[in-house]
Amino acid sequence: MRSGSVAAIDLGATSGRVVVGRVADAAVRLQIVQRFENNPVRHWEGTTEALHWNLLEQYRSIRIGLRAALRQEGELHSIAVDSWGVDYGLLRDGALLGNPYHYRDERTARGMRATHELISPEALYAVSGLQVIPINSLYQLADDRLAGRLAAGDCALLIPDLITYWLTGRLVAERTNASTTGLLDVRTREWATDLLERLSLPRDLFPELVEAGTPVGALLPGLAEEIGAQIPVHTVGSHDTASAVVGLPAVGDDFAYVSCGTWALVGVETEHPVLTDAGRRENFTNEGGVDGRTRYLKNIMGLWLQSESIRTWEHAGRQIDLTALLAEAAALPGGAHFDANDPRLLAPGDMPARIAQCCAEAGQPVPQTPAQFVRAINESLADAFAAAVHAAAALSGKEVRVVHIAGGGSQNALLCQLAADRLGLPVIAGPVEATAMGNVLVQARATGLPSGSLDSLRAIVAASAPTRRFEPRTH
Ligand code: LRH
Repeated sequence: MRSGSVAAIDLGATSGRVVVGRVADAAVRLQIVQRFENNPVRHWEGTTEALHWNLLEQYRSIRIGLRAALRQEGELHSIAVDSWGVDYGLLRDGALLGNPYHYRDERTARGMRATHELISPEALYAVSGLQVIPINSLYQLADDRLAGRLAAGDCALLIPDLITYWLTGRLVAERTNASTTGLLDVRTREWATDLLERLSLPRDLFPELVEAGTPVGALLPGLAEEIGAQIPVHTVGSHDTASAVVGLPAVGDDFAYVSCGTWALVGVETEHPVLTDAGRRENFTNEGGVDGRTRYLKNIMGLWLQSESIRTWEHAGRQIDLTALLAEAAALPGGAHFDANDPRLLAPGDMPARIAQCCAEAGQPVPQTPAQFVRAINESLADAFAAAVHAAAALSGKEVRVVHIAGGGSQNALLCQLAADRLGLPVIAGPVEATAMGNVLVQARATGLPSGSLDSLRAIVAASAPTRRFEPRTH
């Protein structure tokens, strides 16, 4: 195997990073060279305040990170971008028309109502195979259409495609992330033109679809000069979850995964979409994976429940030390259980108050202290993970013998142990940076550094990343 370095730009809902991946001797070493916060901003929009991403600030940090990465490595074989799904920027004549909306903005409810007046959720599922969840791009686009914003634009770019465009000047839509829009035909993996027409969304708003691992182009000349070299840009699984699923240290086929960050994406990898009525009713989704695989999964609220609770406490003047809080929560004999996927928990705001209400409604003891809340969150996430893994296995017919928990949540031993207990299966925790790992491996493969199937890429992960195993405890 040849050796060399690539740079992964990995944007998450709470932070972004530029990560160098050094590939050599069938192993990868990751190093975060630049980490930056991602702080959404609310601002007034005529009649209401709306929640937006501060994407220019992200882009500024990316450029600083790329320059630092090149200076450190001397040579970079490639750059590629991944981010959270569903959100997009509208452009006209190549210029961004405004800060992209955040999927937690309340407009999604309006867009969902308007969309379902035109086409039923069942009919949507029959085309896209996607679960009904308000954040999906098609609902956001419906709101843009009704507000007249869509008519002003001539192109919609998902966040990683927008960054790639700013790096190279080329407009593409990478397929794994395009699958989170709700506008891709799950069978042909092309834009669903009939659906677009029924939703009054112009077909030419959406660029040419490309696979993960496609060379997009070189850095724009001014940018190459600023960063210090001309570097090729590739696509990867630009939906962060698609990259995370590549970046699992999985051996064989009998695994399920929880990609656990702000969201927890829980499911299995399949060769083909699973398009059953039972799956639709359970709100399972068929998202596009790298190398044509399907990610058959469910979105669970994830660490958002914890981070938004901490934000609420800190806002009220409390000092929170997460490590100490988790230790305190782990020492409690147990905790309340609530539905971690209650839609009322989606929006920003006072999370502990909403969790208290959910617990009370479920007839559970209402948490009083931060440690009790954190325990209840972790208990309830573990319940939701176990239910989703068992449902994914039953609905897809896949045998699951081990569950990989990757991403930030893999560092939370309480959560991993509770999940193993609830699942009755071993949990392998790690890597923390599974998304960056998957991003690095797919672009490195595109440049000919490693070669081979997803299995061989995952063998590289297994050889490279530290993991921790949790056995289910029997009581
Ligand atoms: C996770 C994720 C998830 C959802 C949400 C918007 O970061 O990409 O898969 O799509 O963010």
